[in-house]
Order: sequence, then C-alpha cells, then structure tokens
Amino acid sequence: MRSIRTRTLLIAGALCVLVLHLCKDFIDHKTINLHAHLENDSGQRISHPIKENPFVYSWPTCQQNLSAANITGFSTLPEAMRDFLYYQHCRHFPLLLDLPNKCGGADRSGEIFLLLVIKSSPGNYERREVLRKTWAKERLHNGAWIRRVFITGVSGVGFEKQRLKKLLQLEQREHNDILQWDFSDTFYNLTLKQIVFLEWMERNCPNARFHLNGDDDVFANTDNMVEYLQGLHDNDGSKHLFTGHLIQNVGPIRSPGSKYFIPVQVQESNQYPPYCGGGGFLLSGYTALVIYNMSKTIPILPIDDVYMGMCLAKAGLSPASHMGVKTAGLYIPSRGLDGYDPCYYREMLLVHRFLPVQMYLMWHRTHEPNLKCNPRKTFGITTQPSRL
Ligand SMILES: *[C@@H]1O[C@H](CO)[C@@H](O)[C@H](O)[C@H]1NC(C)=O
Ligand SMILES: *[C@@H]1O[C@H](CO)[C@@H](O)[C@H](O)[C@H]1NC(C)=O
Ligand SMILES: *[C@@H]1O[C@H](CO)[C@@H](O)[C@H](O)[C@H]1NC(C)=O
Ligand SMILES: *[C@@H]1O[C@H](CO)[C@@H](O)[C@H](O)[C@H]1NC(C)=O
Ligand SMILES: CC(=O)N[C@H]1CO[C@H](CO)[C@@H](O)[C@@H]1O
Repeated sequence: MRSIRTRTLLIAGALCVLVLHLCKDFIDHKTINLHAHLENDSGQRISHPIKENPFVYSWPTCQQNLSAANITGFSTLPEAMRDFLYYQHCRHFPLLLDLPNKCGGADRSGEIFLLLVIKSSPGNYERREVLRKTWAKERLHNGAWIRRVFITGVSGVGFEKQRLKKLLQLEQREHNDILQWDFSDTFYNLTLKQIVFLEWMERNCPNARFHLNGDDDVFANTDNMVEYLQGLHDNDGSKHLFTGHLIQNVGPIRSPGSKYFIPVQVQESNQYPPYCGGGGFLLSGYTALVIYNMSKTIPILPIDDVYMGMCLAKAGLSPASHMGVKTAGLYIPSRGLDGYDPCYYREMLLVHRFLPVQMYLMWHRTHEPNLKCNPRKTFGITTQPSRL
C-alpha cells in the first residue's frame, strides 16, 4: 500500500517537473519572438514572422517595479499615482478580443479612408450601441470607407468583471468592432490604451488614410470629417496631419486633488508641448505611425492627449487647430436658445459631450434633408482648415 503511494507520488513529481520544463520552453519561445519584434522596428515586414507565431498575443505578465517605491516622496502620492508608477514600464498586454480582418489585412488597409478609433470602457454599452447606429456606423460616404473599432481594457472585480467580459464577447459576436486588452481600464491607463492600439494598427491597419481618435461620449459629424479630409490637398494620408481643439502654453497641474494631477516625480518640467484635447482629433495614417515610433522611447505620461503632443514634439511635428472641433463644448450665445438646436451642430466636426439620447437625436436631426437654418446660427467652418 505504502510503496504504491510512494510510487504514485514519484510519478506525479516527475510529471510536474516535465510540465514545468515544457512551460519554461514555452515562455522562452515567446520571449525570443518578443525581442525579434521589439528590436526590429524597421516598420517593414516585422509583422511577418510574428504573425505566424500562434502565441504572438501572449506577453509575459509585466511585473510591478518595486523600486518605484524608492522615488522621493512616493508615499505621499495618491494611491492611483503610486499604482501608475509601479506599472509605468508595462507596454504589452494580451489581446482578449482581436479584429485581425477589420482593415482587410495590412496590405488592403489603404482602402479605408477614415478609421474611427473610439476609447470605451467595458460598462459603456449604451454609448457604443448609439454610436453604432449614428456617427460610427460603418459605411461608404462620398466614395470613402468608414470603419469603426472600440478600444477597451477590463474593468470590475469578481463576478462583475466576468459579466463585463461576457458582454464584450456578445457585442463582438454581433458587431465585430471591439479590441480588448487585458489591463485595467482606468483613467491613468488611457495612454497605455493608446499605445497598444497603435501597436495593433501598425500590424493590422498601417495604411488607413486617416483616423478619428476620440471618446465614446462625443458627437462627431463623420460625414463632415470625410468631406473635410477629402478636400485637403494631400488626402491620401501619407503626409502629416493632426488637428483638433489645440491646447498650448499649459503645464502639469500640481494639486493632488485634480483629476489631471501630475507630480514632479512624473514630470519635472512645468510645460507641456502643444497638443489637441483628447475628446477627439483627426490624424493621418502617416502621423499615427510616426507617433507610434516616437512612443517607443518616451516614458508613459498618464494623460493620453498630452502624451500624443509629446510624441509629435519629439518628431518635430505640430498639432493644428480646427474650429469645428469643440472638445470643451459649444458656446451658445444666449440662455434663451436651445443648446441642442441642430443648426449649431450641422457644420461642426466634433463636440463634447453627449448623452446617448441626445446623440441619437442630434445625428438624425442634423441629417434631415429639409432642415432650415438661419445663417446666423451656423458657424460656416466645416470644411475650412482654420488658421492657428
Ligand atoms: C518608424 O521607424 C522606423 C525605424 O525605426 C522607420 O523605418 C519608419 O520609416 C518609421 N515610420 C515612420 C512613419 O516614421
Ligand atoms: C529600492 O527598492 C528595492 C526594492 O524594494 C530595494 O531592494 C533597494 O534596496 C532600493 N534601492 C534604493 C537605492 O533605495
Ligand atoms: C523602476 O523604477 C525606478 C525608479 O523610478 C527606475 O529608475 C527604473 O528604471 C524602473 N525600472 C523599470 C524596469 O522601469
Ligand atoms: C494599468 O493596468 C495594469 C494592468 O491591469 C494595472 O496593474 C495597473 O494598476 C493599471 N494602472 C493604473 C494607474 O490604473
Ligand atoms: C531578428 C530579426 O528578425 N532581425 C531582422 C530585423 O530586420 C533586419 C532588416 O529588416 C533583418 O535583416 C534582420 O534579420
């Protein structure tokens, strides 16, 4: 009896060692591929060998950087900021939901004129639903293809986390428009979300001509965007373009109570480079690739729109202002007027922020063929790239 049990134990032990050994090989294999990927950023066919590796999306779990706790004043920082510093170096996360054919493959992605890249948190189901029916509908407008992806992480804990994962799987099955990575979908992780998206874009959609990069609570007149972009002198996406609500001559907010608090430990300089408000901005496929290239050597700053400005600055490029993008809302001249009068919005490119019900109404009302507008109510700015 005893000897049988001992033998069973020995066999079980041997099996464990074997399994561990196999796992180690498996991890080594992934690591080698990861290096091939990172060191080969020639922008060329780096995706090729990696695409054939079935484990490409499985990155080794990124470890907390315990030395971050040695930073001066670390213990006085808000908890979310401490958490940010522990994980600041992490840039690769497993992809839980992928869209490898969203752009028809890297080679055919040039057929996409405007790629809508919408940051959304798993719980924002109603926002995604209304966008699918309104401005983010995948369609051909004026001969130009518009495609949509929602970019998300994971949120919730326990059962709630599982439910939200299930929700996104169901949405994916029905709509095929979700990219989800396995990291916490928090405010301070928005820059990370941007970077992992650009990494995905370089592999799966490098030739889409233009991107609208924005939030899921903006009203975006994507028809106007297509027409504006088609009217540009260089409208094939191969030249620099980055335009939106331009913000200049500002710097980090140093009060710990602010949502945008950035301590000196994260950024010493009191100046941010010029950037466009993150509610929504337009950029060319070329500029998106340049930003991705630059991001590889710039430490993550938790504020995503400022970080994009840093990447542009490092590349020697500038963001521009477009008067049709109002990420700080629309100025309505009098209290006696309806702030949701479609005439104010008909010629806009993008306005922040809208509830789903207002989004649905506004999209349909601005598209009514017999909408009559007093010329004083329209801003007359849609298609002119505005001066700085
Ligand atoms: C990105 O960087 C690689 C080299 O690291 C370069 O070959 C490629 O042209 C760059 N892409 C852009 C759009 O700047
Ligand atoms: C920094 O932190 C690590 C890990 O907690 C510790 O081992 C190390 O001694 C610290 N280094 C310094 C310079 O304080
Ligand atoms: C960990 O944090 C320390 C202190 O900020 C930093 O010097 C070091 O480069 C970090 N390590 C990694 C891998 O990012
Ligand atoms: C970002 O996501 C990672 C991975 O889930 C998590 O460990 C980290 O705490 C998150 N960072 C912040 C600042 O929320
Ligand atoms: C490891 C690896 O794949 N290296 C390649 C990186 O790219 C250069 C040029 O594109 C190749 O010559 C290397 O073989």
